[in-house]
Amino acid sequence: MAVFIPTRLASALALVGLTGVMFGCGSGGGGSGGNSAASSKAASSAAAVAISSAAASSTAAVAGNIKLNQLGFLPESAKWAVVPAGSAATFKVINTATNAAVLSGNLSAATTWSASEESVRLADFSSVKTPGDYLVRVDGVNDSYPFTIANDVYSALTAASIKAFYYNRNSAELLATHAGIFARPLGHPDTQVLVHPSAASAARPTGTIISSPKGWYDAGDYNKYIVNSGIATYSLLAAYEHFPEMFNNQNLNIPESGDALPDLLNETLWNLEWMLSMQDPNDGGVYHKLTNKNFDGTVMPHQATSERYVVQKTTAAALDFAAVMATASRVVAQYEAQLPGMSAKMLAAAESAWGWAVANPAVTYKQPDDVKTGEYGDGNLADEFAWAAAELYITSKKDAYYTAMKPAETFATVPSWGDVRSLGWISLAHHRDNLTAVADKQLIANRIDGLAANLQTVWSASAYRVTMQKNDFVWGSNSVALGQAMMLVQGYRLNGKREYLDAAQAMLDYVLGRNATDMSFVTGYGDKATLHPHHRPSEADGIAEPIPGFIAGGPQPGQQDKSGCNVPYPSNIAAKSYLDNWCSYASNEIAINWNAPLVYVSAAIQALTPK
Ligand code: G3I
Ligand code: 9MR
Repeated sequence: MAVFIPTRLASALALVGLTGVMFGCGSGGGGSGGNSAASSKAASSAAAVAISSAAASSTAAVAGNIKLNQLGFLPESAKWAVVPAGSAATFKVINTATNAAVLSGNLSAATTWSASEESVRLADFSSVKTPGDYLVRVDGVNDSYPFTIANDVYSALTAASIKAFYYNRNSAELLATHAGIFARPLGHPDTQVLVHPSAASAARPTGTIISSPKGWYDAGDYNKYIVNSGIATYSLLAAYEHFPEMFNNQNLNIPESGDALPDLLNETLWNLEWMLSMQDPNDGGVYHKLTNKNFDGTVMPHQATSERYVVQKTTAAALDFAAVMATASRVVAQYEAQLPGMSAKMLAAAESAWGWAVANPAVTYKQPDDVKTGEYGDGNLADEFAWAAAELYITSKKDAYYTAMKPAETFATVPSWGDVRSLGWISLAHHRDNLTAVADKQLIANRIDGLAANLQTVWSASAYRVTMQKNDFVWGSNSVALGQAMMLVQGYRLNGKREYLDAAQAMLDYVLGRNATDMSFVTGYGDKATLHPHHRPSEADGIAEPIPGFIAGGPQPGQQDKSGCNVPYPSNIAAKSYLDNWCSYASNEIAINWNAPLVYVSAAIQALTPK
């Protein structure tokens, strides 16, 4: 395992020849990498270190750093930095090329963010709009990381966060031409999967062999779970449905690049094809997961050769499957020539899974005694019913599905794998001009706007100017942050209220560095970014740097992994309880349902911010 060297220091060392090429993205080109961005960042980082030591000499030092989005901003983005509270009441924005101040401003009054127990002030430098490289300077504090203002500042991030799914492909050899230094042999063909006793039926008794290849590894482990695939795959499809112009000409340098489909859809189909194979054609039911009995060791995919099983059909799996297939059916309909029959096949699969769920409305997942992998268990199925009904309604235009959604009692909440009700509202809002008369358009708008307004209220009162609050720091907290951003984006798409866009931007800032750990949680993006995710290929491949484009789960105070870690968490405080170490699956794992909203939000901010 590589020794931890903060990226900023490593970049400076690399410039003077003290380290190897540890931090280049090396992802094989095709828009996913950011090699040139990485080297220009390295240069500006070194400049920042030099500027910083000069600046810090005059005033008494204040503990803590200036926190901001380490990647940067679009010219018209709202731009904020969080400054540790000290005696200074003003800030400057410095152009790193000229060392000239382009803005001097007042810091806000100091307030405390309860999630991090820090007293901070805010610097608003939204008025700096000219493309270039900058940093924020405050007397008595180290200079901020340098950041960029550019028209395409999130393009590489969007591409890398999609390419991460390619790097997590099950049943695929990753060739050097696509994967660069992260090339690896094929793992998990999954063509000989056993039906576990929990999943046995008359037509497919225990031990029946089925073929269920492809799909993505769920996370840092090598198993595949339908429930989690549900929200992840939907979020990618929604990104395409809402912002096709961001993806139609995007080349991710994946094996399908250059065919007639956008690469985002090519990548998403890899998982959709797997999901289709998880449905039992005899009854429409859907297996909850395809898994080993135990988690694998720290090995590469091709070295993980334990027997694989499909485990228990559940209502949640059937409904999440139905929702995703109904969504995919309408998205691929425009590619009938390339994917003949696919759209109809997906809608039929969705309807038969729905039928199974209606006949089996309360089959919750119960982990068999001999299976130890992830559960994604959920006792409340009302949200899964609502989501599947909404997507089936939009695609089939059958009014009975709208009624089945129970709109009057389905509220909007921040989405997560276990609470998918708002995914239906997102789709209804997007398609609001093409719904049948049964749909209550005012209710759809109220649901979206009501949640966005609540989030905006939290944002404007927040010491960090973010929507995260102390109780949002659960396992996968970064996906809570991005889920909040997704809902704010829906509010903005609906009514153009600028504060909603600014609050969504704040949450992209949050995961890229404006958080209490002062880190970017996206591998390969940011001067001080996650280096040691709980991701088996990143750990087992013998390459110092992690595979780029993955977002870590993020801080949360549970620390369920600490008995297996030989280093302590740096803090027990909710927003700071994050350990950048392979051992930390509770704060530093990666997962498809955390990367997908990163794709969505990065693309949405780029697409929606006024030019
Ligand atoms: O919802 C409750 C909330 O009400 C409560 O206040 C809070 C207090 O801790 O807990 C919340 O529940 C948490 C739940 O996630 C939802 O956020 C549980 O504590 C927490 O243990 C649970 O963690 C899940 C974790 O598996 C352990 O089961 C994560 O959501 C889930 O993303 C994660 O998924 C794993 C898969 O099982 C296996 N593959 C990797 C993947 C990512 O780590
Ligand atoms: O690697 C596993 C990760 O994907 C899961 O999220 C996590 C919680 O279920 O478990 C991880 O596996 C650990 C196991 O639970 C306990 N022994 C150590 C494993 C990680 O090396």
